[in-house]
Amino acid sequence: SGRGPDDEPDSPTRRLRHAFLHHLFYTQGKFPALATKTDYYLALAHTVRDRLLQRWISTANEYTKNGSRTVAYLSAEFLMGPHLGNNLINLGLFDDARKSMSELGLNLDDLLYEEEEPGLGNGGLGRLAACFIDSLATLEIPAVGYGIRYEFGIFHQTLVDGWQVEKTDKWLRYGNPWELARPEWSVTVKLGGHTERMQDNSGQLHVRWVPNRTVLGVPYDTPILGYRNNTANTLRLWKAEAPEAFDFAVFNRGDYQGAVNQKVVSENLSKVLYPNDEHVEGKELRLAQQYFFVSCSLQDMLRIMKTQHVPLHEFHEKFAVQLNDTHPAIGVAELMRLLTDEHQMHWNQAWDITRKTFGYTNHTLLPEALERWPLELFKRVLPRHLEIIYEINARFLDEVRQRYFGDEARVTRMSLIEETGERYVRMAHLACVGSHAINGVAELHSELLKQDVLKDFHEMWPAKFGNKTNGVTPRRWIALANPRLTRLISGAIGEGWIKRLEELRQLEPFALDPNFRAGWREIKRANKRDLSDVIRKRCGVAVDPSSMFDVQVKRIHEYKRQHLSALHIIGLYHRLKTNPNLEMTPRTFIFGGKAAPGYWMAKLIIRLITSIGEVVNRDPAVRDKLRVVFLPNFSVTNGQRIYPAADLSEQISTAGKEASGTGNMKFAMNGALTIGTMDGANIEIREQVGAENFFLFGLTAHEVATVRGNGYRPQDYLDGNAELREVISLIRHGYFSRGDGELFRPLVDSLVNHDPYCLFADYQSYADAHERVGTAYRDSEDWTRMSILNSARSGLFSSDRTIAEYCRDIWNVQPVQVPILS
Ligand code: 26V
Repeated sequence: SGRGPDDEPDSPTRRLRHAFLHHLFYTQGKFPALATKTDYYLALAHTVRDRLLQRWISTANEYTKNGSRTVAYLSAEFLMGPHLGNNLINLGLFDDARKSMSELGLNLDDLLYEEEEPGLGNGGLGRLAACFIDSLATLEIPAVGYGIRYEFGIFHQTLVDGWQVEKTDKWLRYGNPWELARPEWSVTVKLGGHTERMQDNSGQLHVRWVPNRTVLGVPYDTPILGYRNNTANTLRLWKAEAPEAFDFAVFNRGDYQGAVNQKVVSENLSKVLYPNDEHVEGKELRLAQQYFFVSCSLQDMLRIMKTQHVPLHEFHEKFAVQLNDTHPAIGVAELMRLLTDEHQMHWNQAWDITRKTFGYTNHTLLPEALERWPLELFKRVLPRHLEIIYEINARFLDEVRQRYFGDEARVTRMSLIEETGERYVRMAHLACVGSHAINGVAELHSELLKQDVLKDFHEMWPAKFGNKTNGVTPRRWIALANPRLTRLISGAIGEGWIKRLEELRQLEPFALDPNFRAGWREIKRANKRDLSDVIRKRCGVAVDPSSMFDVQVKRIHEYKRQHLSALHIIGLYHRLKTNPNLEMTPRTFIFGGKAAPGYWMAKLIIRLITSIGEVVNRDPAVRDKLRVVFLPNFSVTNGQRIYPAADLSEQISTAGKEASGTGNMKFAMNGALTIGTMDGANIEIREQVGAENFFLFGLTAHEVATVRGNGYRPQDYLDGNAELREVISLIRHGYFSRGDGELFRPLVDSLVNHDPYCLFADYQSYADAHERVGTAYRDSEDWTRMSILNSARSGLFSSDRTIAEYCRDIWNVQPVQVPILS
């Protein structure tokens, strides 16, 4: 190895280099001439892992010694993104690592890019869980994230002829250096079968659940570092395996196929992440997945209590368990089962403990996303839990009847069982009844929960309800994703903002400093150049970094209205074609996002966008003013390049539909201005950054409800809007589908006849707001000033603030400092 410039024997750079070469040889079994990029990445990953193990062990030791009260964050999804860069940042080793790699002739960015991200989530909900465990570690809160170790995460999206095509996400292909299997803490989970009752000698009734199969849950732990502290919390994900004993019995009978089948069936439980979001399918495997990870996690908590000699009746004092949406809501029934059936606790005491243990966060108002399980299916998978839910329901409805004398309609509405037509178990109701705290994820969302979806529950228990506006971690979304901006900001106001994001306020005066503005602008330009390179490689389209980068990245969904932007782009195109001399701010429209594989309309929206791109990008009459690209496979990794390069953030959901949004926050922090509706956290972002620095348009949630309540007729808006008519006519006549008038017919028909998300009602307002954007962008000094203010005033949207509120209002947990390493 070449001797670097600062070669004191003990410099961090030099130690990193040696450790790296050690791992290349002893872990990867390679010498440089044979090593691949993956080998280099893995050697560096192991080098970093060695450096965090000490913290991990000290943290576990400290928590065990103190018997600390612990947050258990239960989530079916954790969309972590790559670990290496984040760990280097949190350890304070990023610059040293860059240096030591470059001394070996390697580029750190290339190595970082080799990591296959664990895409164990769909979108907002899973990414929120990841930001939360980052903040918990940074705030030094004892916490465990519990979830599923999916063998295949969210699919990899490719585009073929402009259509989305899904590829399996084989993220474990080259091994995962960040996890440690803990087979010694495996647990057994029962499924299916029936229940039996019997009396013991004293006449006490006991229930026995006789399952028809069991599965082994094996925990895999990943350390989660706090920022520049000694805390390393744990993300504990469960892998499903076949219980050996069972396998062996079948095998001994000579039934090889049967033995293999058992293994396959068991392992299916953690095989693949369901790629839907905001839409539930009543699939047996999905219910089994949820129960599997929840049962494993609660059993794990009981094991921890036992090793720390905490008595069972103190469960709620040892653990605060948060339900990330209703996916883990079966935990309410499972904790009751564990306490009563398996530990003989009396019902009333168990119920008291259960309610004090759980908190429930709701993440969506869309009716199609509210989980309900057909009763027959539920009984097949979880016969004992159905009985427990019946018992919870009977006692709960007694309370409702007593409180609301004679109001049987209310009893029907609130029941845990839906009985109109086919019967279902309502998971949101189970979560509400079994929790002491219920929250939404932005102010408007929490209000709408109280007024609408959970109205009856709010009337009965107003004090249980609260709001916890979402946030995102500035470590990943600024410090790691935008190193140039990080250097500029820290140069101006120091580094405190990375832990206390409100300190970004100190940037406000710099918004008036021409020098600082020039620096800010140059950074945005450099980030846009980087993204342009990516776009050229992935899409084969050359885009101009001096044009305005107008970005919409998020899951593809009708309520998010990517197609509203598509209609508007066609409107702009039409204007340019009919008036070639039209002055227009050059724009590059960048889209990204995955559609659920079974969501046909969402896939058609992708096809519409790629079709517009094909036409617009090759038309010499407009190509200097308009470019349209769809970047395939939007992910955490790609997001890290996209947010820092955006000028304009599109947050254009129908008001009242987006619970919060979190991409909106990542954009604002990185200095993008928002064009958006009064929806989710947009409202709070606008309040923070100032109405004059935000491009507002569209109906309010209240107006949407009124318009729809009065029998909304999209055709009326079409009749009243000449440009919109031209836009629809172009699509209808196949202008973007080589004359094929059929391709987009389902999309157009849906809009013209139903328009469930009010695109037509908001079209003109949206187009007008874009006019204001175009004008504002031409004044680049003033735009830069607004950009700086957006960033300076985004401090509220750190997930550190969100987590501090959960700790204070819901979990009642305190920080535990992990002592300096010995
Ligand atoms: C539902 C289902 C149904 C079964 C299959 C898997 C699956 C996965 C997710 C969901 C619901 C997801 C709800 C969700 O992601 N909500 C988003 O949560 C974000 C964090 O609070 C919030 O910012 C977004 O506005 C909200 O859409």
